[in-house]
Amino acid sequence: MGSILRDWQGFHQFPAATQSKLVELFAKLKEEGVNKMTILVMGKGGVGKSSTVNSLLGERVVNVSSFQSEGFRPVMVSRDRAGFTLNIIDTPGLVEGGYVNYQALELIKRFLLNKTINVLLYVDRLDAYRVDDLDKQIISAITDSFGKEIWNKSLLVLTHAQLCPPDDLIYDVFCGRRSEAVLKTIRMGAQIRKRDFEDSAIPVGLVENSGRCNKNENDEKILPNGDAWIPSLVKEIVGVATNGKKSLLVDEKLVNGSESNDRGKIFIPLILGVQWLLVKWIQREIKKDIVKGGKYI
Ligand SMILES: Nc1nc2c(ncn2[C@@H]2O[C@H](COP(=O)(O)OP(=O)(O)O)[C@@H](O)[C@H]2O)c(=O)[nH]1
Ligand SMILES: [Mg+2]
Repeated sequence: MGSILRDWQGFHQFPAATQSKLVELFAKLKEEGVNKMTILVMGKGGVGKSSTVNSLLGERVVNVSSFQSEGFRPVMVSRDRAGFTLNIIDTPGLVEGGYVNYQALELIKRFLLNKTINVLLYVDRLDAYRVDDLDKQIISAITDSFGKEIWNKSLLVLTHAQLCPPDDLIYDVFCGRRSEAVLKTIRMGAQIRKRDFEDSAIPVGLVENSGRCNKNENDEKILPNGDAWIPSLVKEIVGVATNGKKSLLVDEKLVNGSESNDRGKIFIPLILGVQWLLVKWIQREIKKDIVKGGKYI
């Protein structure tokens, strides 16, 4: 399941204005001694994960499907530009038949063994109006698999961002409300205290993958608020990569035993002890009964 490191051809497909902004951002990373960045992309199926990977690379590297379910395995795409390596890992959706797909999560974890994740893109849609319990369960499952710390290195990505908000809401207000709702679900699903969550706020990136996305005079794809979203998203990604929090190394310990399992193990001697006392007490009571019973025969 290796990946081929290739020259980043798609980079030259971006408009000149985008290219120069990206060059600046990668120079910032290099200044900080970072010459390799690995981005993990996760979320439900059909939200636009694979499309976002393609948009970020400017190449059609992973399959996008409108109606079918996606592939079952994660895919890592590596691109090299002027000595800087960008790895992006696309993954299958985390929901199957209305439930969290723990098997997919397990596969992703195994695929990531010995890799260091610098940024997690948690992808959902901007043009959805509800979050439900399933969303919370997905966040819980990610947290159980990788630990709470993964949220320190994450960015919420909302796709389908070229939309006309309902009920006279202005675009930025709508985006703010939708972001708030998903972020609250992340906080609750990951069981992060409100204050801790606010201290290390998860940034939000808006994405419009459609070929019909509007463009500015520099030929850059823009959102309804005029923002050229590809350089903005890369800026947010670089911000997370350099936020001073530890990147996530997926080692054997993480893959073979989730932290919650380890936590449970300390109660095993206690449970065995209580069981032993209970058995002793029952035996004593039975003996007493036998003695009593004998007296009345
Ligand atoms: N209009 C619009 N369609 C999108 C966007 N992102 C993805 N899609 C479409 O949504 C469908 C599922 O996308 P895909 O990238 O395969 O989602 P994944 O299952 O999360 O990898 C495809 O038909 C895409 O063309 C977006 O930002 N805007
Ligand atoms: Mg996909």
